[in-house]
Amino acid sequence: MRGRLTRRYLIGLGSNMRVPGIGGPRQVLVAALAALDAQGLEVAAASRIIDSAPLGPSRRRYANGAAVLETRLDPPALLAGLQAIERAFGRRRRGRRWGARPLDLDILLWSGGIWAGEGLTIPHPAFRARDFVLGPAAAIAGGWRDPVTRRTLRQLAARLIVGSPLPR
Ligand code: PH2
Ligand code: MG
Ligand code: MG
Repeated sequence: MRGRLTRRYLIGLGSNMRVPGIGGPRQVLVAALAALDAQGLEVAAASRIIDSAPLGPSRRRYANGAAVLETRLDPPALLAGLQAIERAFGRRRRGRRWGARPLDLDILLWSGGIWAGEGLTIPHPAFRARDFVLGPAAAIAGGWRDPVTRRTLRQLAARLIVGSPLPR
C-alpha cells in the first residue's frame, strides 16, 4: 500500500557464507529478497547481485546487492525486522567486527533524510566509500541524493571510480 505513510528505504545486502538448505552467498541474497517480501516489505527495486572481494579480515568473497523497500515502518522498526531476517538465516552476533556472515542487511538511506538514534545511523556511515555498495545502489537508485554530501548515488559511485576524495 502506497501513500502518505509510505517510507522508502535503500538497503544493502551482503553474504559470504553458505546457509544450509539455501546454498551459497548468491542464493542467500535471492532468498533474503523473498524473505523481505514475505514480511510485507515491498521490494520496489532490486539490483543484480555482484561478486566482491572481502573488505576486512574475512577471506571469503561476498555476494552483494541493493534493494529499494517501501514500508510504513519507521527506521528502528525496519531495523528490527531486518535483524530478525538475519537471525533466520543463521546470523549470530559474536562481537567480531566484520567476521564472516551468512547475511547482512544494512539500511543505507531512507526517504526521511538523516536519522541518528541509538544503534542506528542513516545514512550508513561507511556507504560512500564502498564500491560493492555504491555500484548496485547507483544502478537502481542513481538519482537518490545523499542528504549529507548532497550528491546523488550516481555521483558518489563515479567519484569512487575516479578516486577523488569527498570534500568535508
Ligand atoms: N561487509 C562487511 C565487511 N566487508 N566486504 C565485501 N566485499 N562486502 C560486504 O558486504 C562486506 C565486506 C561488513 O558488513
Ligand atoms: Mg550490518
Ligand atoms: Mg554491513
